[in-house]
Amino acid sequence: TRPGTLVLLRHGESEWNKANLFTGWVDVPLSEKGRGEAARGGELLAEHGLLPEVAHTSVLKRAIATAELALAAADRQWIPVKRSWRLNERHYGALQGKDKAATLAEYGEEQFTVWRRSYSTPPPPIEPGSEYSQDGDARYAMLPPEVRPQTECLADVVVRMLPYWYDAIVPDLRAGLTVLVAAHGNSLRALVKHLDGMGEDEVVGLNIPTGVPLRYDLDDDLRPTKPGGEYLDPEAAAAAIEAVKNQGKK
Ligand code: DG2
Repeated sequence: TRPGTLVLLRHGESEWNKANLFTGWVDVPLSEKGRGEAARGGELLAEHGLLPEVAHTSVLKRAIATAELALAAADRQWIPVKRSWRLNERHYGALQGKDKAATLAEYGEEQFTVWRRSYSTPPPPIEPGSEYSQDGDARYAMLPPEVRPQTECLADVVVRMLPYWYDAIVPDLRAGLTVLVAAHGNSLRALVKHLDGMGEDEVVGLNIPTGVPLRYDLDDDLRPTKPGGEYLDPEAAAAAIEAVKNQGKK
């Protein structure tokens, strides 16, 4: 069997994307606009005849709801869905719950960009027991403390995401299935970096738009036949990428 097709989908706008707050592992819902983006993503899948046969999401409701809304719009609600904390957004440490514009104003553009996009510099760790920490959250109760992040840089996300890629997603692709991965800005940056073999400097400039499916066709070695894949709506993707880049600057 030829490998199946991989479709990546960042969740639609969340309430905290809308409010311009650093989110990370805080479990915020989609905004109304975000629910519309998710459904539009599903319509695009149907229009392109790209019907998922299995889906993978994080354990955060903005990705879970995006998968549900997109699959409903494509009339594929019946397919199996698997969830893992390994597809969660990057843990944003002490920045979780902070306003992006206020953070930019307080720390300056250089530090702000290092925190958002550098490959190997994590934000300061979150204070245990503070308002936006995930201490005591039942969904992470099975994780030993040493793998439960208090902050993460993108390099950390690559390390914790890849076991799920190899153990759960790759077998579905090897089985020839069309696989939907509904996840987050930075967990998808980590996956795209891996797929496209991007360097650490290159990935700094990579931004993933909300709600536009990104299609990857893969060769027998699971390498993309077209580097960067193909957005199903390139114009919407380009506009949404600009919006992500400029977050904080308004
Ligand atoms: C955003 C990404 O995550 O923010 O955690 O604030 O994709 O779940 O909305 P998402 C967050 P940036 O790294 O783009 O600032």
